[in-house]
Amino acid sequence: MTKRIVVDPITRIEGHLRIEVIVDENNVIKDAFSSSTLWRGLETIVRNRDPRDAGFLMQRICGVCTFSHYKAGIVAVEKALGITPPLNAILTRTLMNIALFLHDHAVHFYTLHGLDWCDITSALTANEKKASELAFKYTKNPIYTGEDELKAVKERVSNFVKQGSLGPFANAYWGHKTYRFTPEQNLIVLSHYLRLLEVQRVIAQMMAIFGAKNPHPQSLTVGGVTCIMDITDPSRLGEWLTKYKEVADFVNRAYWADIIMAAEAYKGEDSVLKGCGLTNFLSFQEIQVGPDEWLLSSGIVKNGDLSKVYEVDTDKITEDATHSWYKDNGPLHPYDGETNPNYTGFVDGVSIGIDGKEVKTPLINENGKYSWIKSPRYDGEPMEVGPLASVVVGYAKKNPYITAVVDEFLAKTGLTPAHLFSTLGRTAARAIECKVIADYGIKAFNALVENLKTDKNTCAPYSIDKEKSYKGYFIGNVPRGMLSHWVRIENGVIKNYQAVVPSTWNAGPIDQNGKKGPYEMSLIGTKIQDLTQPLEIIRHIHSFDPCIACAVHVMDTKGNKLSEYKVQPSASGLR
Ligand code: NFE
Ligand code: MG
Repeated sequence: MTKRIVVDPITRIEGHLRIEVIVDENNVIKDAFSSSTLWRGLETIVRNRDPRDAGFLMQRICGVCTFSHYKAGIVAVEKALGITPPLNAILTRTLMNIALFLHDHAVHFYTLHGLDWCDITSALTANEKKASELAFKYTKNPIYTGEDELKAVKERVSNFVKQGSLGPFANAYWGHKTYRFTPEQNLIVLSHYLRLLEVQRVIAQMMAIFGAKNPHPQSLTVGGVTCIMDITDPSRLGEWLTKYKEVADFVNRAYWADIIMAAEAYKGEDSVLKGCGLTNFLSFQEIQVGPDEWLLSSGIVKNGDLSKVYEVDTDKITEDATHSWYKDNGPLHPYDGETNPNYTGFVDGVSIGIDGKEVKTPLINENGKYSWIKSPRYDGEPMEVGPLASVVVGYAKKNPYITAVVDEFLAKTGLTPAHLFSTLGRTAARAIECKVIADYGIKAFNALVENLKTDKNTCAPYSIDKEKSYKGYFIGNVPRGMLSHWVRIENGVIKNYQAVVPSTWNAGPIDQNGKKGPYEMSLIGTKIQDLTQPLEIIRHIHSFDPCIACAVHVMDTKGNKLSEYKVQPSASGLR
């Protein structure tokens, strides 16, 4: 007999995500459904606006990857108008992008995903001296793991416990059988977790040096950048460099070391090494470090076959809304995409409650529409995007930066390339991408300094002809994967705008052909140890770093009521 488990909301992500799974008599997941339960949006808000404002408005899609949608909105309009920004502008944008990637990846591993790997309560039983010595096993020069530092960390968290509360660490599945770190390993990660909170501030400052503020920087403009006083001021450049080095140091001596340690500790945990289910990967070049050089590569790997990489053809991108709460079903190419809501709600059903007993619960109607997220497809096929895709594509293409770091990871952990197609691989891939940027992002800085010696251009001139129609797009990679923005301009204003976002690719529901996307596929086949504590579900889903604000990003322009629905956070079947 099958049972249904509902996890809603998935916490420690951005936005509102619900996961439902159906397990068999052995608690193995046989089917899975991913649903975004909140709708918002920006694609309609930019219609009839001045195209020069698209980037400023589109960056409000999200409070996390704000720079991504800002740059995408600016570049899509530049492409439409036929503008090539000067190299100084391109490289300055890269310096800001480097800050974004370093921020999102490090924050994801520690603040959002770390507690799926690290059992805080176990850390409190660790021997600090042993832990301090152990840290040298994973890096030659560990950081924040001195015996005294670890003692202070233990004391700090123990004080929470003494007050009868774990504070920010309350309500997790502590003691779960699938946690694999020793108490000492847990203490090392806990120390880095707390230190990351300070490093996060430094990275935000990195963004603000050229972006004026963070989040939602302000210095990109159609044609180039406006921060000319900052990029031509050696002290501002020096400030960026100092912060970059500090963060790169944390990435190498803490994050990277912890990932190597996690791979060693979790090698025997089947639930994290279980295959992805879907092994199609799609990625696009990003982090431009010179006139014609990028750190991340474009391409497609199909069915996990690393021997062949296909080129990306943007005509083959579509969005399907068959099971999404929109009027159309699609699939439509984003130039012709539509954004008209059609909320159909949930159906009555039964799930397993937090006490392990059956309870009446509103359930996803998998035969109808069940998510605010659409289902992007490439040539009709679902694709995983994100750091795992960028690492798989880069490795298959023999990108020298990716290859160097992947080879180091495999050599240090004894894992094989096939192991990358897993939840552990996805989590490691984010660290691999982060290390590539921490180790080689300096190339963009050096190229900018060099170029500024002979070229002070920061913005390309252009004009908009109101009699003409234009269309253009941005395509590139952002921290959670491949992002594209598509704009049509008529009569000098935006006629249609569509964003096809990384978390949409990964979290979307079933398409018209019944094909599932990466979230749903990654869950199928997982055995859940304890139905009342589905840590395995959360770990798989967190490994994608969901951002549901990005994934949905649609709303009415005038604040009109579009549909009405009730959220039932206290229903006993929900977690
Ligand atoms: Ni809201 Fe985003 C990134 C974009 S996620 S965080 O990275 O675009 O899909
Ligand atoms: Mg969209």
